[in-house]
Amino acid sequence: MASRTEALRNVALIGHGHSGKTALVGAMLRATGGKASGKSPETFDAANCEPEERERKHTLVARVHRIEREGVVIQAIDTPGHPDFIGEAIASMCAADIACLVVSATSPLPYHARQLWERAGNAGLARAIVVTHLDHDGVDFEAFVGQLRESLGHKVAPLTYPVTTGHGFAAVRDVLTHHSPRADRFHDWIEEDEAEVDDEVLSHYLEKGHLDPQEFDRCLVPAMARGLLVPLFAVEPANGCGVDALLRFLANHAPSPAAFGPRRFGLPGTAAGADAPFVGQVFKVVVDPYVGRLAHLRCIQGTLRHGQSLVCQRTGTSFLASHLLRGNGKDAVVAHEATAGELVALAKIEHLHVGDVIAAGVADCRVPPLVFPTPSYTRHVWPKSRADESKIGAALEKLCVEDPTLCTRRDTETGELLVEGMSPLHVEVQLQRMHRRWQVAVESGPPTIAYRETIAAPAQGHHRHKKQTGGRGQFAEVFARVRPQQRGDGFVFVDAVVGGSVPRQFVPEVEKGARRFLQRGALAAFPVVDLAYELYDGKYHDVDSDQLSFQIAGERAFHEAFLAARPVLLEPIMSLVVNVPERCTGDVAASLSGIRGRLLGMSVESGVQRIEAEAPLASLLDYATQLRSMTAGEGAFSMLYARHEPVPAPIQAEVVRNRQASLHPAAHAEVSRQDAASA
Ligand SMILES: Nc1nc2c(ncn2[C@@H]2O[C@H](COP(=O)(O)OP(=O)(O)OP(=O)(O)O)[C@@H](O)[C@H]2O)c(=O)[nH]1
Ligand SMILES: [Mg+2]
Repeated sequence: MASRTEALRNVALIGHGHSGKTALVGAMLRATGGKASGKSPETFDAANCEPEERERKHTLVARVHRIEREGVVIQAIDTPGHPDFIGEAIASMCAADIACLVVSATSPLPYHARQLWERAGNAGLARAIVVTHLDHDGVDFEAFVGQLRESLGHKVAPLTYPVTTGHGFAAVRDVLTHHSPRADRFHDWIEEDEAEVDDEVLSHYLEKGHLDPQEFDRCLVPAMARGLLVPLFAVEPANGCGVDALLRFLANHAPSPAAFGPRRFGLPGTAAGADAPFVGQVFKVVVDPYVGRLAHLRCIQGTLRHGQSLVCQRTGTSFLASHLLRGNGKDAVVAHEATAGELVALAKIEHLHVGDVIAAGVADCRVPPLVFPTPSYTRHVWPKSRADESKIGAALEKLCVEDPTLCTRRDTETGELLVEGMSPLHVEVQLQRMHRRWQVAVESGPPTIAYRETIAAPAQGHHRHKKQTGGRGQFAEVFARVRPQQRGDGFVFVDAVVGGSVPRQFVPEVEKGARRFLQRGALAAFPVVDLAYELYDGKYHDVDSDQLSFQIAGERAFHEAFLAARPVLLEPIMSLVVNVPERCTGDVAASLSGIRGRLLGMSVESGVQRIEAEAPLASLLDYATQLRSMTAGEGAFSMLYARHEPVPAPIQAEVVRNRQASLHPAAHAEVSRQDAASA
C-alpha cells in the first residue's frame, strides 16, 4: 500500500492572467465531488474570495485546494497569473513537486508565463502543461503544440488531445489508452523522451524502436521528475472536458513528494520517511484580523505532530506547534499530524517569515533561499486621520510579512513613510486590503526625491551679529571660506583662525552653527553635502560675545558664502536592470533618453533581453507603468541607488520652484498672483 507521502501530489498551477487556472481548480473539484458550486472563477465560492480579487476578476493570493481521488490527495495551489503578484507564484512553487503551466491556445505564450516556466525548472520541479480555450473557433491544436515545442523544447508531448477544437470541443482522447495515427504519433514522442531516462532504457529503445508497455509505464514518473518529459493536456474547465483524464494522470503518473525525496531541498538524506527528523519550509504567511498569523508550510521530511517543539533555522527561536491546521480553499480544519509532502499551517507563531526553514532541533540543511524580485515602485503614504496614525506602522508591517515583494520604510533624508511594491496596481491593492482588514485609511502620493545641495566653486562669506537690547548685548563676527569637496566626502570643518581673533572656546560654536546650516540648505531646504567650511577670521567682544552669537554668525556667514559659490542641486541616480522580451529591446532602449537615462550594456539570456542602464530617480517614479505599456505588461525592472549627481540647470530651477511652493504655499500663491497681475 502506498504511504501517505506516496499518495500526495503537490501541484502548483502557474501561468499568465486569465489563462484558466482558477477555473481548472473549480473543474477538478466538481469532477471529484469537492466543494465548487459555481462554474466560473467569479462564482466558484472557494476561489477569488477576497473583495480585491472579485473587483478585478484576478486571483491575487495563492490558495491550496485539496482534491481527493481514489485514495490520492492532490494539493493544488492556485496562484495569481498577474505579473505584479508573481511573489505568490514564486513562493508556491517551493511547496510543489510539479508545476502545471496553464496556457490559453488563443495567444502565443506570454513572456511572464515563460519566466514562471523557467523558475519552475530551475527549482527542480517536474513540469506539465494544460492548454485551455480550445473551444474558441479557429484554434489549431497541432500548430499550437508545435509552437510550444519550438519555444519550450521537444520534451513537450500531448498526453491528451481534443477530438475537435472550436465550438464543438466536447471530448479528448488519452494517448496512453487510445490508438489512432494522431495518438500513435504523440505516443512516439513520449517514448523518445522516456528513452533518455537511463542507458539501459535507451539501448532497448534503439534496438527495438519502441519501449515495452511495462518499461513505458515505469519510465513515466522518472522522465517527468528529471525534466525529460513535459506532458501536455487539453482541457475545457467550464464543461469539464479533459479534466478527468488530467486527474487520472496526476493520480497515477505524476511524481509524489517521495519521487524527489528531501534531496531536492538540499537535505542530506534520501528518505522523506515518517521517522526522519522533521524539516519544513514556510511558503506563505497570512495575518488575519480574527485568526491571527498563519504560517503555511510544506513538510519536507519526517512527521510534524501537534504540540511538537520546533526551531526556526533563521532566528534560532524555539516554539511549540500548538495549533496545526490543514487549509482547503478559504477554509481550514484542525490537524493532529502531517507527514512529508503535506501542506499544513501553524497558527499563532509570530516570527515566521516566507521562506523560513523550521525543524525539530537545529538541522543540517541547506534549503535554497527563495529569491523574489525587488520592489520597483514607491509611494509616500500618510494617515488620513489621527486615529490612523498610531495604527499605520503595525498594519503596513503585517502586509509586508505576507508579501515578500512589498516593503515599507521611513526615508531617513525626507522623513517620509514609504511603501515599495511591484507596480501602482500592486501597491493600490495592498493599501485597499489594509483598509479592509485593519481599518487604517491612508492617502498616498509620489515620494519626495532626496535631493541634496552643494557648491561648484569656492567663495567667501561674512556675518557680524550684533544686538543691543537693554542689559547685556550680543556680539560675534565671522569670516569664512567654502570650497567644494569630492562627491561623497561629506562636510569638513577647518579651523584656520590665527592670533585668537575668534577665541578657542567659540570655535566649536561656529562649527555648530555651520552644521545647523547643513541641515536646512539654502536653495530648496535640502541637506548640504560635500564641501569644506574654513573659519579664518573673526572679532569678539569681551562682555557681549557668547556661544549663541557665534553660532548665529557662523551659520549666516555660511549662508552668504554658499549662495556666492554657484550652488547646485544633486539628485539620486539609480542603477537599473530592465528585463524585457527581445522584441521590445529597441523601444525600451530608445525610451531611456526620455527619462534622462544612460545605456550601460545589453545581453540576451534564454530569449530575455537584459538592459543595464542608469537614470535619475526623479524620472523613474512612474517607470513601472511606462515599462508595462511599452512591453504589453511583460517587462520588469529593478533599481538600486548608485550616487548623487548634479541636476541639469533648467530642471534645477523647476525643482526649486516646486519645492518653494510645497514649503510655503501661501507665499508662492501670492507671487504667482502678482506675476499674473503684472502680465
Ligand atoms: N471559453 C473558455 N473560457 C475559459 C476557459 N478557461 C477559463 N475560461 C474563462 O476565462 C476567465 C478567466 O479564467 P480564470 O480561471 O479566472 O483565469 P486565471 O488563470 O485564474 O486568471 P488569474 O487569476 O488572473 O491568474 C474566466 O471567465 C473563465 O471562465 C476555456 O477553456 N474556455
Ligand atoms: Mg485565478
